[in-house]
Order: sequence, then structure tokens, then C-alpha cells
Amino acid sequence: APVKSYAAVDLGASSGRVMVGRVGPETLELTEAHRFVNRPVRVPEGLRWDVLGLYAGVLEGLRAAGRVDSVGIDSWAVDYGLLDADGALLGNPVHYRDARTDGIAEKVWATVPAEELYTATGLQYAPFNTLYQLTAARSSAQFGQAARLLLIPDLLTYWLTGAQGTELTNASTTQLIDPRTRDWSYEVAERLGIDLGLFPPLRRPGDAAGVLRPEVLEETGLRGPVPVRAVASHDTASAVAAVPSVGERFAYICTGTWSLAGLELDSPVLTEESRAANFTNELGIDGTVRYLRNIMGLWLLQECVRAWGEPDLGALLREAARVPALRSVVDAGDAAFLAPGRMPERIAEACRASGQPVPETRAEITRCILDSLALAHRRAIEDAQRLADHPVDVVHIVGGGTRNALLCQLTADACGLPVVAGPTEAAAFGNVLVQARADALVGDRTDMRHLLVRTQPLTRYEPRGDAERWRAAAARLGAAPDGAHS
Ligand code: LFR
Repeated sequence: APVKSYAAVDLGASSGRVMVGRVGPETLELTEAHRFVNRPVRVPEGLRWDVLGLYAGVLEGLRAAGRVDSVGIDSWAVDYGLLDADGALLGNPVHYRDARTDGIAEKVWATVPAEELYTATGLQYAPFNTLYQLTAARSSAQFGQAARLLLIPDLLTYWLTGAQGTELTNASTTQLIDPRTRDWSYEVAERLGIDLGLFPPLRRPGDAAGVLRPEVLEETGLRGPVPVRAVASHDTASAVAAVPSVGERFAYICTGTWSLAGLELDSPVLTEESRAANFTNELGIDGTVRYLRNIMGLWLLQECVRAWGEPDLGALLREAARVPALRSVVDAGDAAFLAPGRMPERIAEACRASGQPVPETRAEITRCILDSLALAHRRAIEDAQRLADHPVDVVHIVGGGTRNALLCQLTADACGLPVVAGPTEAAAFGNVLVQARADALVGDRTDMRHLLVRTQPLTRYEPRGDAERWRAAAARLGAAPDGAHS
């Protein structure tokens, strides 16, 4: 039976990697060809991505990957680069944690009320949705020069191939897509004066996206033609595609810098309750909807670890496991934690403000973060089941957080459900599998998932039966799940 090789470029908020996947009817192996840091840069005008550095990392990764049958790129969502009429990049793409969107949502809602925006686009409120970024950018000198807008994976794909497109799963995070038609929300764009002509035509996971340019072949030492394939270019969409579920009654949590917790549905939930609970309806592969809530995720811990001068994480987590559970918890959905900096102090302040014991040691702060994340996972999964009327009996954790056994166990405890953890490189697996499927090496979504179950090591965590304590802690945090509004 044939086995083919695919390069998956997967760019996260703190690192990028080029993985090589080997896929056959009974084969699924992933190896890392190259990993590089993704370090946001603060310049006088704000927080920016070093996208040329990322592109250089991609080229180096493709060189290390060697001969592959195709290439696919996924990355974090919502951000973009602008090109002028000659196709040249206008400045460094703005980081979604940049402050330029402060106060912008209110302006948008004055034209299109938040309720209408939700029914039209199904997207949760987050200050960084592309729609708000564009509204903030509109008056800038740079924007006046813009002839094209390319989302980050589409920008890198363009540099590799010379071909432009807008991949749908990532486009669904712009707040300019209607999740029912899976096409642009022309009315929202028109009312807000956003020119959809800036976006190249939509393409879908599995579509052809060009071939590596001759200069790229030369720089990477590869022999052409090497096709580039549109994948589920939003990393979370790729990760959800690689949730190793065997049934339909599952919830997932894609963990990493963020925790994205929710369900895979056949159609969007656009009710007022869903909006008030700040659930999003992003698009997945095969016409699915990713019905989920954004939770601050391990960002909270990453920022503390950075502030502490990068101590040994393993030792810190072992100590945190010995700290008494649930002494203090913060709302891990609160957008107050979005910006970088001073994280240990901000966590302590949140505990003080809510009249809880203030965590003092590093282990105590770490424990507070992990308990808070587990609690936020519980709330999201409970709310999602209720709002979508879609009960589950297992929670899958994929992504970087699968390495954090304490977080996985606490999540099982908090949810009162078994947790199945793995794979860690879910986004890269989803990326590779969509490429393999375009070559007819795997069948539908269920086949992709069964192949993962047959080939990948997964770890199961059973809830330890202290559901009452978690219920009490959830009550302590209050009923408002939509901290992102504050
Ligand atoms: C995760 C992710 C989330 C998105 C956030 C910002 O990497 O893509 O899904 O909400 O980053 O783009």
C-alpha cells in the first residue's frame, strides 16, 4: 500500500514548526523537521509579528523536511498582512494582543448592534476579531495603501506559491463570514464599510493552493513540482479535525496558549443565550461548526513563567500538585488577562479583589492558574452541552496541554467526565490528514479519526469524584461566563 509524506507548517503564538507526516492506510507518523521561536516584537507603534522571521523558519523547515508530496500551512487566527497594489507587504502584521482594538467594539455596535452581529456571523465577542482590527486600522496611513488582505497562513502560502486565496476555516474567525451560508456576510461588511474586495476568493480545506515557486525550490533545495494544499488553516480547526474520537458524544479542549473548549456541531447555534454565554461558531472541515469558547489557557502560566525568569516547569508543576486544591480561583475567560505583562501580580490582584486568599508562592500561583483553567473548562463544556442540546460522555484534550498531567487530571475532576489526552501535535496531524485525504489516502472525517485512534498513544484520566467541591468553586466564581465582556 502507498505511503506518502506531507509537510505541515504549524505556527503558534510562541513557536512555529515544520512537521513531516507519513500517511498510509495503516500508517500515521509525525516527525519534527524544524522548530523555531515566534517572538512578538514591541515597537513604538505597538505589538507586531515578525512575519519575515516566520517565513525564514518555514523555508528552513522545508529544507529540513526534504522530499514531500505536498505542503500545508496552519496558524493562529484573526491576524493578517496588507499588501499594496504591487503585492508588497505593508508593514509588520499587528499582533492580536495589541491594544489598538481597545474601545473599538462599542463603535462597531453603534452601527451593527452586538445581537445582530451575532445572528449574522455567529462569532463570539473578542476584541481581536478581524472585524474590530479592521475598524481600528481603517484610518491609518498604511490602510490607505492596501490593495489586498491576506490572513497569516494565506500570506505565507502566497509567498511560497505566488497564488492568493482566503481559506474558509480561518476566514470564519474574521467575523465577516455567515456560518449558515459558509460565505461572506455581505450585509455586515457593507453596513460597516468593509471592502470585501480586499480578500482574495475563498478556498476550502483540501483545495489546491499552487506550487512552490522556482525561487523557493532553489532556496529549500527541493525538486519540483511541489504542490501546496489549502488545509484547515486555522490551527484550532486543524486540531479539532484531529480529535481522536470514536463516537459523536464528545467535547474537546484544544490546549496551548489558549484553551478552546466546546463541541463539533452540524449547524451553528445563534441564540441570544449562546451570545450571552459568548460561544463562537467557527467553521471546521466538512461543513462542521466549531462551537466553542475561548479561555485564556496556558498563556496565564506562560506569562508567569516568563516573569519568573523561566524556572524548571516540571519541578514547578510537581510542587503545584502538592498545593491544596481550589483555595483561590480566577475567571480564566476574562479578557483582562489578554495583554502581556505582570501576570503573577494580575492573578494575585484578581484573587484579592474577589475576597479570596492571595496566592503567594510560585507553586500557589501555578495551582491557582491550573484550578482556574480546569474550572473554566468545566463551565465551557457544561454550557456548550446545554446551549447546543448536545450531551457528551467524554472530553478530549489535544495540543500542548496534554503534556501537563495535572491540568488533564484536574479537568477530568472538574468536568466529572473521563478525559482522553492526545495527540499533542493535533494541529499538525489535522493539517497532514487533510492533505492525505486530498490524495485519497484516507476517507472521511471518521476515517481520519479512527486512523489516529489506531496509531497514536492516548492517555485516559478518570474523574476522582470530588464533583461537589468543583461545583462549589464554580458557584464561588459567579454565574457570568462571559468574562470577555469586562
Ligand atoms: C489558537 C487560536 C485561537 C484563536 C487565537 C487567536 O492558537 O488560533 O483559536 O482564537 O489563537 O488567533
